[in-house]
Amino acid sequence: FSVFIILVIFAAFDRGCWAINYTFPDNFLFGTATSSYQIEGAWNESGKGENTWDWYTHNYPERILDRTNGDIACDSYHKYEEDIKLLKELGVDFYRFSLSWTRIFPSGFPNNVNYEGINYYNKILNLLAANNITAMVTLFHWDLPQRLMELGGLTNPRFIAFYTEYARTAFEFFGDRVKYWLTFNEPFQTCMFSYGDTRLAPALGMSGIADYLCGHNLLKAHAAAYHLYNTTYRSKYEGKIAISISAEWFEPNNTYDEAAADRVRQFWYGIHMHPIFSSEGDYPEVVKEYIATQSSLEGYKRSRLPQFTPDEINYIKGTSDFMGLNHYNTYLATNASSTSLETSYYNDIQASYWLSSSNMEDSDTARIVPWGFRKLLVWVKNTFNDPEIFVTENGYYDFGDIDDRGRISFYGQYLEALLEAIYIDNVKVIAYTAWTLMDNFEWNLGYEYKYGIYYVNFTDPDRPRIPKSSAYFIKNVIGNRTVVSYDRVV
Ligand code: PSG
Repeated sequence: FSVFIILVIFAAFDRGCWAINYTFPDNFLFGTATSSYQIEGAWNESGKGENTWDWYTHNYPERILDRTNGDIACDSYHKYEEDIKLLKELGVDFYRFSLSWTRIFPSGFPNNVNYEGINYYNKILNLLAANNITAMVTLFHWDLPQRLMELGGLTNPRFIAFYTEYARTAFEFFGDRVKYWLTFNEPFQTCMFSYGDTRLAPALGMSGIADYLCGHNLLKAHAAAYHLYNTTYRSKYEGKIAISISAEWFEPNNTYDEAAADRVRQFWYGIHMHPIFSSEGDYPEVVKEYIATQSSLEGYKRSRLPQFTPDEINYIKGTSDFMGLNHYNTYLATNASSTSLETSYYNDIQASYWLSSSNMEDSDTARIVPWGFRKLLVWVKNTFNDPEIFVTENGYYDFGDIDDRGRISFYGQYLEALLEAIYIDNVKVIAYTAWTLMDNFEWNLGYEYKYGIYYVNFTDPDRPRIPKSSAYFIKNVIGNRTVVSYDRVV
């Protein structure tokens, strides 16, 4: 009988049925993240050049939900000292932020370095170091130099060379103080939403064509920056370099939809993960196959998906020291065959997907799905040889409560799911980043959608920052190294 009891206890434990208070591993890291265009402001100060977001928001204000822009944003260009105080207050191990390319090269081209831009990032890096906060720097978080956009942006193969020179400059000036580099933020959003879709600047809307060209050059540029760091800077600075890939979870809507759900995963992130993290490299087979089928050309050779040469496949394979993962939502997916001849990424997938309660897009039950996060982590582990995973973004929007109980509920549940992935599923998650430190310019959604754990008053010219309840919650999680108790309001 006692053996039976023990078995039941073990079974319950193994299934995570008990509210076991796991603690985070000793070397587990906590941080928060921002990006340059979303927080800096000072859009034309101190020699900074124009980027796609300056151009887009100034020329097409109606494309932004509240017709705003990042001209001033959180004014972090002038308030970085205060930002770093907030980080210190939270007790984070690291801070993820991005460099504005046109602050460093105003035209984007690697001729004149703008030393005022270099100086700004030097001040931030020095102050982070003085406060014992590790720097994690994203090289590219969407604010592409406008001059490069006029040449086709990421669809132009010359982008790879321009990007590599920009990366070299960043490694040269900042490499001594940067422990983690991220080459690109979210290839999917970068390419599908800016070049395929019309959701993000410059909203080209050439789905099924420009998005694939963009992804192709992005992967090559990423690999070039990795190899450059690896051969020239790694031994000197002992940093790490990786990429941040946005990965939502796609759950089959019906048992027979498993193949469709997996197809969506492969088109969203397999398309960028597989060339880097699989042992064989190259795009996933199913992506190659489906794009060729929908191309109405003859077979894969003439697919709209560009092909890598065998040398390029090897050049890209293995070029990330860990997997940076951004995660927000869980969607349901179903098979949806389309015979339309329109070239479109969405046609190529032959599936459709929606937030888990399709008729309540903004409902929290649709948006808070911690088991989807856990399933994603397990899928990544099993699909890509058990990589080290650095969660580089995870977060929740609301419309501005200082007592943000919904956000606390979100973080509490997602961090518990993460602990289960570590202890029950043995996924190697090494770090967690809360998006975002403070409310900021949320791209096409303007300032109304707020992801911050600090509130920013955008009507006050001083842009004061005020901690929300979730800031205290995150501080307690970090301080206690466990998910401290919270009200599960959703
Ligand atoms: C990525 C994925 C989703 C929403 C937004 C992003 N999703 O599937 O629901 S973009 C990402 C980005 C950062 C944004 C943040 C919040 O890297 O700059 O501010 O997430 O949208």
